[in-house]
Amino acid sequence: MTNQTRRAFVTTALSGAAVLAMPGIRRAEAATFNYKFANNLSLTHPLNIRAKEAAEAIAKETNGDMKIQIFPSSQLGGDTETLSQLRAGAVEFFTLSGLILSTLVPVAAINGVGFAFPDYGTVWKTMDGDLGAYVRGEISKYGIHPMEKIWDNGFRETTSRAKPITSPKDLEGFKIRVPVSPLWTSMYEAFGAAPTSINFSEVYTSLQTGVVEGQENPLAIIQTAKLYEVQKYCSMTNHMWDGFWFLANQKKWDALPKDIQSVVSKHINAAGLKERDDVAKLNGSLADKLKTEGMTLNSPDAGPFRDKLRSAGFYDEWKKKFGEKPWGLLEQAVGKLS
Ligand code: X2X
Repeated sequence: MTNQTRRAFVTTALSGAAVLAMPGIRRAEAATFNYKFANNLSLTHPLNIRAKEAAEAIAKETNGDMKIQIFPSSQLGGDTETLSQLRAGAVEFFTLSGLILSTLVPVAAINGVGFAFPDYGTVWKTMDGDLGAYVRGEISKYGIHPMEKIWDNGFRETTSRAKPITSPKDLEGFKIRVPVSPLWTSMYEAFGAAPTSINFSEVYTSLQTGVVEGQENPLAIIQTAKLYEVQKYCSMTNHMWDGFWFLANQKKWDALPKDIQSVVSKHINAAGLKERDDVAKLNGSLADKLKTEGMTLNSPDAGPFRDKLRSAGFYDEWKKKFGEKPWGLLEQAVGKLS
């Protein structure tokens, strides 16, 4: 059945009493798809709020043929495990930080280069532009279909239990949790810190039990994951920008009829743009909220942190690792880094 006749058939079947008279016919003719979407964030984070709206809009516009069920808070496993499930097709959709995705697609970490982006304007120009397109092209080579728009995680800040981070010196020997990603580990090693790779699903407990002294995440996550309950200081280091690629298992994506694919792409990408606005707005109000929740905030000068990375050879090392082409696209957008 072509897409057009399928749609016509569905409309007719739904609008007529034929549905009652011939139960099951519509199902036999037009397949329904029940896909899972996994992510590591709480239901209160804008990513889940906007994804839920998109799933509802998609179900409505496909007359229920495309159903997306959301599994928030790493319910199906931590990020490393969920990435394996996405590759196997056990999970159809997954939002993942490019830096963690880099354990499979190395160049996907490139937006996380320390202090690369000065502001959101530059982030969106770059990630919706040539560098983003290059990264999506690379992701596609691994049996994963990335949606066009990357969703916002945010500029990352540093939280700690015993003392605030005011300069690179405070990071020396600091036991900090980092997501599972070589770029993250390398950056904190360059600072002389003691990074430990831990999936987000275990971050709250690791901070609570003192396995690590601190962690780094955008304000929206510090708030929605209630990390303020187990951390005292929040240093506005803005040391990297991180986003979530909205990924689909390629085979499961290809199994969708073209008209359903375009409905899904349309609503997911539009939801991503709304989520970007939500996170930007939240960032404006969360500093005060976190203070009322007991955190002490400070805003250190970024210069000395950046100098430290430069003198430790961090930029030269990652320029070599990523290669001339993507590094050139990054520098074209943000200016010279090394
Ligand atoms: O694991 C994290 O810290 C998080 C939630 O920010 C990411 O997904 C990278």
